[in-house]
Amino acid sequence: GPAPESDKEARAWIKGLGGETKLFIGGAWKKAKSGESFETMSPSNGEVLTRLAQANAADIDAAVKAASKAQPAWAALPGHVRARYLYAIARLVQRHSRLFAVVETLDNGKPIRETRDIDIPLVARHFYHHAGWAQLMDGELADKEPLGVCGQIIPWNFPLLMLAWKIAPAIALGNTVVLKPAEYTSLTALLFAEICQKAGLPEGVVNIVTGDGATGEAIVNHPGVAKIAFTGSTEVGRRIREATAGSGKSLTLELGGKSPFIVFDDADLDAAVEGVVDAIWFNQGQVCCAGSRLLVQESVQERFIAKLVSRMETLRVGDPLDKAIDIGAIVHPVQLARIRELVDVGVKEGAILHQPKAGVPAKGCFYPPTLLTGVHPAATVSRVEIFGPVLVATTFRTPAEAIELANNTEYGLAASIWSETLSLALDIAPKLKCGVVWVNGTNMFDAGVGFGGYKESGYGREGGREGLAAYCKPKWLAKAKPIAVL
Ligand code: TXE
Repeated sequence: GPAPESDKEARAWIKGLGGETKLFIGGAWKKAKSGESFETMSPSNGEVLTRLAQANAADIDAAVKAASKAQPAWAALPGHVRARYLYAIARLVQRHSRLFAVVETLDNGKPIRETRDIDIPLVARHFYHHAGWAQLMDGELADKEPLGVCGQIIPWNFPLLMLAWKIAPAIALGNTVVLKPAEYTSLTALLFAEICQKAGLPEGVVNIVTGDGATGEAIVNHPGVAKIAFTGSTEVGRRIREATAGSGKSLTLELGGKSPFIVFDDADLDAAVEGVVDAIWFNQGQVCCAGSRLLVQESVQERFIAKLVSRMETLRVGDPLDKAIDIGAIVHPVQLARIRELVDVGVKEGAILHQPKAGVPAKGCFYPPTLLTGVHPAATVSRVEIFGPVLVATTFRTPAEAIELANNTEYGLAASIWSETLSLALDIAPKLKCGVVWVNGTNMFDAGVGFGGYKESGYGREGGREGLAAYCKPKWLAKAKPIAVL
């Protein structure tokens, strides 16, 4: 196969960080006030990449102050001038896309094929798209006012892409941001800060602070923050909802999922098998909208499961820098342990376990593509988000039963319907309680479309016109008229 992607440039960049990273505040690199730091490692081999600065409440205060100071002038710029900065950022991301992709793969463990062909191109696309909206602030959107300083807290599954989803719409509309990447995967956010400097972005518009949950809490509780945007676990999302209640802060939450992948008996079964591969084995299944519950019509279930099991044998698990690899490493040993534990629970509760014979590398955080069949809809693994490469399968007889099973979850992020009968798919789609329904497809994203969930999957949308609404307030500007004109 092809040679593994070279990590020379990425390693040189990481080395240049000097063994311990700094915080990007007010356009400059600052040491964490506490002097504390923690290790970040490569999950594919356990190697420590560097130490990350642990920001505390005092650092957050400095970052919020820098963002507040920058915000009025940033918002006062004509929209087309702000757009130029977003275009410059997009172009610089593209110019350094190889470096971004390799750093992301080293830090997160996801396959280079994905970082190179999906994550990083989508990041550039997000900035290009929102540059367009920034320009509309001069006319079409002149009645929109930015919120102020936005606190943004992101997870580790799409580190740079989640940063783009948060930062691009915020700054396009004239907000400034304090963003905290996840503690497992902060490196591309620091590289992004360098890109902001290269783009000449005014200081304080983007501030990047590394740290753990306590750092996140300091952002959430800071009185100078007008809005919190969070993507992560439902549990932390709930805590943030409680912490911000009554504070006057705007809040958007993008939380967990347990999305159904529904296969009808008239579906193109081979295409649906490839759909499953994408739905649950893309990014090791660490995807909030992963199609993690397979609902397959009883009449085709035996054929479909047989096809799927044989396709699983061909998936390659291993070194994520290897271009021929389909499944890389799980982000962290803690997540790996959680996946193992939940699969054990599934088997104990009566599920049948299917895993390829080849196994996985002994060293590193690897977990094989996994299918659990014969799973009762009330079983733990049918209800809980596993957030790993584990698909849970159940059967249904009628479309009505498929809808009932699909909606039988506390979540509501996405759903995928597979059928050659379009009228059937279009009849079912509106009955599914979730934010996106894909027909004969899965995991399709676009910067121009609002993405988000129902129920415990959160609220607010990211992307497109709905995504913008979360970063501005409309204002009706009414001018007094002489009474005679009325
Ligand atoms: O998430 P956390 P974890 C789900 C998935 C996974 C589970 C646990 O099921 O197995 O969550 O992952 C910051 N105040 N998802 O523990 O803790 C934290 O530092 C403010 C689904 O890693 O929610 C990080 O930056 N912030 C999800 C971010 O929150 C806090 C993606 C997410 O971490 C905080 C990730 C606090 N009290 C996990 N505590 C998705 N929807 O895609 C932590 N953080």
